[in-house]
Amino acid sequence: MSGDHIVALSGGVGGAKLVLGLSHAVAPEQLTVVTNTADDFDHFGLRVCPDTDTVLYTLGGLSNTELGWGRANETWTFMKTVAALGGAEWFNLGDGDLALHVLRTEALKSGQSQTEVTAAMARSMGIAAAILPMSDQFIQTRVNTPHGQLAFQEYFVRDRCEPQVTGFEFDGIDSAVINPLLLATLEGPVRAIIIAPSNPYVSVDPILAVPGMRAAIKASGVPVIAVSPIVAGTAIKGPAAKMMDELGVPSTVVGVAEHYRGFIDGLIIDQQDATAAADIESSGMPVWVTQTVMKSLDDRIDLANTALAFADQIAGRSQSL
Ligand code: FO1
Repeated sequence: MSGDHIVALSGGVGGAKLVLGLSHAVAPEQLTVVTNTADDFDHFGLRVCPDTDTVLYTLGGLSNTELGWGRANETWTFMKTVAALGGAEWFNLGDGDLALHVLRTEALKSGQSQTEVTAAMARSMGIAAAILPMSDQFIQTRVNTPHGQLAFQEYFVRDRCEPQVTGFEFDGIDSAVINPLLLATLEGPVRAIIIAPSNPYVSVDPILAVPGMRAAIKASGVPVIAVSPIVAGTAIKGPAAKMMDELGVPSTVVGVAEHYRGFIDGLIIDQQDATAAADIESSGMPVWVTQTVMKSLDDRIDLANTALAFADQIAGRSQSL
């Protein structure tokens, strides 16, 4: 059903960049962001939700753009004291960020859902867009390696993505329930579903693995457009290309197209990969070539508008491109 609402699936830094562009391209009330929650974990007894928090901070204008995660103008007294007291130092919680984890953990313990906590945090940050965790149940990505399984943050932060990956598991996924608010949104007038340039394996796949998620998205009949997180054989940020190499998948836009084949209606690739467009199109997947590397806010907004125009074209809602 066509409409004017936009649903974006996001994880990681690249996802949040495009989400910011989308929040400027449409009225915030027209935007629903579905966040990957499988990076979530408990640290110092606190529930930390990196991909949800990166979207909150980004849309709230509070994000630490140097680090790509956490809050801007952060101080680190807590972590300095943790170190002095002999505590774990491998995962850094800034003093401001810590406040969010403390309040979230307290709210969850009092029985609030992740969706309710996230909505309250969004309101406190002046965010009008809907930010929906993919599910309110606790799901955790486990990274399989030749030497055993790692919790996601152990792989990503403690081991700096160095271990060779052989596969992924999403603990808790089988009993996870798709966010009911997302189901309601998908049953309403939606214009486009945008898969942001997030890691296909550890940011997007967990979202799509929530029981019923793929079916609900397909049943919406709404164009699904993905932005490739791979540009010229590398990921702009993060281990996506390394993972593809280790999984024996071409770490190229063709590899990304294969990953999403059968689910997306169009793939946006960067101009640096323009020569691959014909191959992808000949395999039956529409492609749009543009600049996908987002350095400025205008880059973010331009890419967001391009994704929406591509979705409109695929839905037959506009002739000229
Ligand atoms: N990433 C790091 O590389 N080092 C950290 O110490 C770190 C702390 C951290 C704290 C809160 C948070 O929301 C994210 C944090 N991240 C850190 C990033 C996080 O591991 C990633 O953003 C996601 O899990 C992958 O997208």
